[in-house]
Amino acid sequence: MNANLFALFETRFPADRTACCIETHDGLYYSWDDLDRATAKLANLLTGLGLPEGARVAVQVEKSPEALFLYLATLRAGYVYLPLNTAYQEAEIDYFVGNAEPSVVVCSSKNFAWVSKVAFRHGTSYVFTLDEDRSGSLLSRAAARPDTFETVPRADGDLAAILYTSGTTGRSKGAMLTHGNLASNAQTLHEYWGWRSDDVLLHMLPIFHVHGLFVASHGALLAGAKMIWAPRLDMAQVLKFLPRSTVMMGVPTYYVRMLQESRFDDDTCRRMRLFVSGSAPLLLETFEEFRKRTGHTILERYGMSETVMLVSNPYDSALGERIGGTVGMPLPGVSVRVVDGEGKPSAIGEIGNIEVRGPNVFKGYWRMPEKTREEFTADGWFKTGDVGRYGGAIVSQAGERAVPGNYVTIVGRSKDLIISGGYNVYPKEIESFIDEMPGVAESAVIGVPHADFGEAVVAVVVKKPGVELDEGELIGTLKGRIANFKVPKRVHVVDELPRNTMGKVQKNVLRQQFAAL
Ligand code: MCA
Ligand code: AMP
Repeated sequence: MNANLFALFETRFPADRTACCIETHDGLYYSWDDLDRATAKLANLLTGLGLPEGARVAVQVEKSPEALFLYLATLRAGYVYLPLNTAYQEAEIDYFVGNAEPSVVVCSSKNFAWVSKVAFRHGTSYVFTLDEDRSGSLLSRAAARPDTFETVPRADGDLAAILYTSGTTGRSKGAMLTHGNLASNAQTLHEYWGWRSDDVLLHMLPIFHVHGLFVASHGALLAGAKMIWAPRLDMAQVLKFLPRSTVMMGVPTYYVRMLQESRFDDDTCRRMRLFVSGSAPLLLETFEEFRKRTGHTILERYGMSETVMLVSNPYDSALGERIGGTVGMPLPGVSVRVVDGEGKPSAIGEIGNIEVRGPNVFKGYWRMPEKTREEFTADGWFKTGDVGRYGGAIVSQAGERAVPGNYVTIVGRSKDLIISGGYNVYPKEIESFIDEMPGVAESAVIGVPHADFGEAVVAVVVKKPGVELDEGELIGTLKGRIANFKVPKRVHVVDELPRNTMGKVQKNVLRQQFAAL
């Protein structure tokens, strides 16, 4: 059997290939036949380039159905897909391309000049362009290729994608995900969330991360279900398309913003069967307000780039209820344990480190065997860096309620990570940019509560003697250098950073001090 993930999708295409697979926000319709033929042309193009076995195809383009087809064509041709956030700027792309050494880079035409310079410097053979209006050299080169293609055989353990993540103790690491990782997780979620062929997924997430690219898209593809495809979260489009949808997925900011829209109500959700939230903690008050406003109980789940989805609240009420503040139960086939500092299992209700194992857990970090070893225990469990517990209790305004012992609650992270609007920001990376700026002696970057983004990035900076630092100038300089979501919303200049007796900066003190700002 061909374990190529695309081969699995092919077995699930609906019998009627003329049925709509993707409807775009601006009124285009793509059938399953269109998807089949477009991915075949792109796969033929890639194969015809004579790329080496295991070649990486790095992609930084705006969201479009063609961008999804490029991902699927890369799988189909047996190469390795490497999606990149559209907000990344030159220094960031330079690192990813230098580290992954992709044979092919696909970028927006507006970025071609600098992206191609970076790519060719690192030995990339081909740079194509792809824009959201279906223009660019990629599609024009693929247009004349045959529209049939036999999906390349792949084994479970072969690489399908590399997702760059984490960087708590250094640069970002490429998590290597295999066809088997992605296929097993997609099939598990298909069953667990009750996907149906008549589902309509409102797809508003970016497609360069696990949530939008894998969890959402794979769900619809595996069900042979239709997607309504919008480039980004937009309330006018939520109001327009949600009444025709049955499934939607978002990071918590999506739900916060939907609740801020006064016209969003139970009638908007009249056909909906499932709202999924993940990538960051969903506040209990959002969970409860959403239920009050719409009658729908958001299903919160938990996952990582290294593992795809791990834990989920149930869809089927026979398995239990969806409990706000928790992330639910380990998915079938996934093992999740909570351990103390010595690696001993924590008792129900006790907080500890979350470790996981299963067919969904990645193969390791790209060309970083040392880092890979560090993140796994001797007995083969992956250390998530998240802190949580089984059972215990959830405290809300309504009082305290006991949580069943098989439900997981995430209470924090042992890794120094900020999650802002569902995007990960590694303080160390931002600090190193700030520390290089003239007049800066040192800095500490922290996350503080933010009503819209959940957490907001804030920098606390110590200046060198005799210089003046201007907050606006610092922020302006950073905006020109790093992805905009990483740029601190505020910069506070202080005389010194609080340190413990070991000389380590006490970020918890700073978080308290600047929480209200
Ligand atoms: C945009 N801005 C942000 C963020 N997004 N600032 C902080 N955090 C953010 N997430 C800033 C921009 O820099 C800009 O600032 C201003 O907000 C407006 O930018 P715009 O692009 O218009 O923002 P938006 O369209 O309103 O975007 C907000 C958003 C977006 C819709 C929440 O960030 C988003 O789609 N997030 C989803 C991320 C996601 O898919 N995560 C999944 C990761 P200025 O004006 O100063 O320039 S996968 C994962 O984590 C795991 C595996 C999992 O479990 O799923
Ligand atoms: P990433 O590195 O982008 O894959 O982000 C994974 C991290 O997102 C996890 O390690 C968690 O810290 C966080 N995360 C994902 N889903 C949830 C959730 N439902 N609640 C709390 N944190 C989450």
